[in-house]
Amino acid sequence: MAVSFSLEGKVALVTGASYGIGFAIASAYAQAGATICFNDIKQELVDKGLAAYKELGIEAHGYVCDVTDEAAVNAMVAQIEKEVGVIDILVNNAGIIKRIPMCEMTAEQFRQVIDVDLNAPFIVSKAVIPAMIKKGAGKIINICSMMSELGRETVSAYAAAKGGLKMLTKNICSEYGQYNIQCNGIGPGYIETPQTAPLREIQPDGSRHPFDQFICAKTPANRWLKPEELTGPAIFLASNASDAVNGHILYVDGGILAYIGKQPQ
Ligand code: NAP
Ligand code: GCO
Repeated sequence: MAVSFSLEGKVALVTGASYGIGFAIASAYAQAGATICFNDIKQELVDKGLAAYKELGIEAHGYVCDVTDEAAVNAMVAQIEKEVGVIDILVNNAGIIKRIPMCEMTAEQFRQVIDVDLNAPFIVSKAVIPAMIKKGAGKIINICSMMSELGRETVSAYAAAKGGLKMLTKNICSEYGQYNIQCNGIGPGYIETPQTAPLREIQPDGSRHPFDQFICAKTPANRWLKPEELTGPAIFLASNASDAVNGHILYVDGGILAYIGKQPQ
């Protein structure tokens, strides 16, 4: 059997992919041959996304859909299956973060993060799995985080959700591996996107944000990563080349998880 990284003839749904990591992954999938479907919460974002894909020569299919709304997700998946075809590859990418010290965070704020970052991957996966079973194959890729393994001040809800997403990944693998469905995660390190922009803001005195300096010091690569650097691993996990890889979290972090930190000079 020849190893293939091609996604020719595949239909991919990448959630929350108008920009950022989702956009980079979906664009790379299109270049590898896949037909791209994506969603976002607002029409304005979907339109922006469609225009951005078009600029790259990609005819993507865009849908307005809140991934936390089960009825809306089921309707979107049914529409994609009818208009485009069975979803071969799902990337659960849509996510939010709230950086609030735990004791100052309301239960409602905690729930909002869990809802988008953990409940939604459950809802969207559940919507696509039945057709994958019928087809006899499927790939689900959950976008996890450093916070699937590590904690830090102010991100309790996000860490709880991304830790949970790591285990949901292993459970989908356990439950549906028998149907030739592979469910894996990608755990990005610190990536330059709007989500992390507040951590990289130049300070009023012109200096770099202390968190920016902290992250570079924590990363053996000594820099932030770009969304495009996640695309090779994302193609691998969506392609037949990874058919025997299941329930795995592939950390793409420039070495953060391997590193104890800079020794004192
Ligand atoms: P981003 O720039 O904030 O993009 C996330 C996208 O998801 C946005 O388009 C957002 O729309 C959309 N979204 C949020 N809630 C949604 C909902 N309920 N329904 C549909 N779409 C929704 O984030 P990113 O940095 O590209 O991150 C993408 C994923 O990677 C997230 O799961 C994030 O946790 C994860 N991640 C990011 C990093 C990093 O360093 N950037 C590292 C590790 C993991 P709005 O603009 O309307 O909110
Ligand atoms: C934070 C960051 C992180 C990253 C990412 C790390 O505030 O610490 O936003 O959580 O976005 O998920 O992998």
